[in-house]
Amino acid sequence: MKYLVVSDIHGSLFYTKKLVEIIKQEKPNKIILLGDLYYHGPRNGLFSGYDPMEVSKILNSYKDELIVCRGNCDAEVDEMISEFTFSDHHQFEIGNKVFYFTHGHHQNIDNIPEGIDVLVYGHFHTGFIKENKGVICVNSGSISLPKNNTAHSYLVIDEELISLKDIEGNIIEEVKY
Ligand SMILES: [Mn+2]
Repeated sequence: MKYLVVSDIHGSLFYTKKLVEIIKQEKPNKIILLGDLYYHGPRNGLFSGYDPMEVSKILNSYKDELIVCRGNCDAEVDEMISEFTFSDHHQFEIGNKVFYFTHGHHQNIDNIPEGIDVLVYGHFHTGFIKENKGVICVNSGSISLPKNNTAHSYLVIDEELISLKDIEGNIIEEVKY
């Protein structure tokens, strides 16, 4: 199985169209969205290309492939326009390791859940792969609104590799797990 992991779209139609291109290139079996899908959020303000309704139409077209975590900007009304469900976290095995996917505002490198091997989250808009207390902690970064001079980024996870890539598909960091 190949998973594509994307976070913090925040209503950007431009980067959602970029995501469609990435899906065509990477050909994942499943697409994991780590939350903050539509709403720009008070700290981000309005930006050009902000179009939550069009973003939702594109995401709904992938509903059968989607695994979705609820972000701190995802409200009940956002779930109403979505043809898929949101969960606070998703935990399952990939390549015999226990992966835990969540938005990141509660569980993150400073608050790692018990009994897992890999923690994957977004929220901070800065992509990285680090290790803490024997757990691999992976941040996908944001596809739309990266912070601290990091790239517009996403993750690819298969049975043995976790790759952090920029939106042109270049590998930023990679770890064998
Ligand atoms: Mn967030």
